[in-house]
Amino acid sequence: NNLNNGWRYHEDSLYYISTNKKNWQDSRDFCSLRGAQLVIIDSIKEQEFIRSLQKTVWIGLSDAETEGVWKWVDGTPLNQSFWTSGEPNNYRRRKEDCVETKFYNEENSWNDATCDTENDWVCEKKMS
Ligand code: 2F8
Ligand code: CA
Repeated sequence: NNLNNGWRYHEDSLYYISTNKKNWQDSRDFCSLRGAQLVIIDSIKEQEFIRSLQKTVWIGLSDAETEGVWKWVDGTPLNQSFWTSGEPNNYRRRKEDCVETKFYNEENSWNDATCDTENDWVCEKKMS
């Protein structure tokens, strides 16, 4: 619906769904250079929308500033979360400070991953 250079409207936001991969910071920069942000998931509906893309994508959540304190790229703290069971885990004591949504067959799809991992990403521009 309304496909335009990869941007599309859904509910009250305009989203960009990438067709290539970048690390978390480069994905974040891509979005901000276009007046958007890495997607901030703040409802089950939005979580479902992101899962419906059926691929693993970066979202705008990290604990790079303070380990264990998850914050959205707009500065707001994490309220409702959709971690896969066992996550976040800093897997094998690696520094996993950035969050991806894995395309698992379950609603809870978030995983903390190393920020230099290359993933697709989703930008969001709120319209309301
Ligand atoms: O088993 C969960 C585990 O899977 C991967 O590590 C094997 C993920 N690593 C990356 O995506 C880089 C871990 O983050 C994840 O916890
Ligand atoms: Ca992890």
